[in-house]
Amino acid sequence: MTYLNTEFLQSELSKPFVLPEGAVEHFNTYGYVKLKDVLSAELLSHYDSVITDLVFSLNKLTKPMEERTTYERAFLQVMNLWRESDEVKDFVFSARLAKIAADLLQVNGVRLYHDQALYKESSGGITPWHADQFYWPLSSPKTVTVWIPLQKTEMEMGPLAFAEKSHHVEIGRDLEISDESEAIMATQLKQFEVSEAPFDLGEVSFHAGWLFHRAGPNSSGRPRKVMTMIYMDQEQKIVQPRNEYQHADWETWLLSKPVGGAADSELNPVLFAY
Ligand SMILES: O=C(O)CCC(=O)C(=O)O
Repeated sequence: MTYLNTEFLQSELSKPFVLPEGAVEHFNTYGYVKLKDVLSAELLSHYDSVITDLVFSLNKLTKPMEERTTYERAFLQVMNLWRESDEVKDFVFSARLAKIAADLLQVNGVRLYHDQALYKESSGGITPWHADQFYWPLSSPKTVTVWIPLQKTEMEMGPLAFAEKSHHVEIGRDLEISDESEAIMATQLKQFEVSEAPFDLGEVSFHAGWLFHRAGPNSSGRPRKVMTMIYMDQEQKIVQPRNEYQHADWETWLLSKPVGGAADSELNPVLFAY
């Protein structure tokens, strides 16, 4: 592992990032934005080691690829790593990243919904088309996910792809991530341009909760290692769960806080506020 001192890491993770001109407008119009040089190669190499060790020690999905469902083939998914390691907590609580989220959502502050590592293994399958907010019992669309590849991500690794402007249209909002969502949305999303491109090292994307996105399979022979954080407007309210997944999310990530009240459990700290 590259040794970097805590001061170096914390300084980079807290330093404000200057959004390029037009980034907020791009996010509003297209539902996502890709930003280069947000994190340094040194910092990513360090957290690659720390997060990867944690993912493999906590991962419970060990059955062979051919016995898995489409969802299980898409990635190893390990959530709320910040609670397992103080080092990862520094990363997840990065004010640099949380401020970008607040600025893109044009809100006064953001809370954490949860983090998750998404490791598309070598020979891992597609991530079907879906919109994340299907899973969340939250009152407003003011949510955003940062997708942080821990390595340069070429097309053959399955970089995240976005159906541009699909967050403006209420289609497919009752679909869980599945073969069905992939098949239905592949047809319904024909009216939208799809942005699918590699990610440089240090480049990250932010996508809105209702934006449809997917990823191709990983045929690179190496794992596609990604860390993500989901942010929400600090003013988000909890709504009555509308499906079984939202019910589970309400219990797990919002600690069953009252419906109609603030999404402010101890798992949802404010990560940046003006
Ligand atoms: O990493 C992937 O393949 C999918 C990521 C995703 O769906 C998300 O971060 O919302």
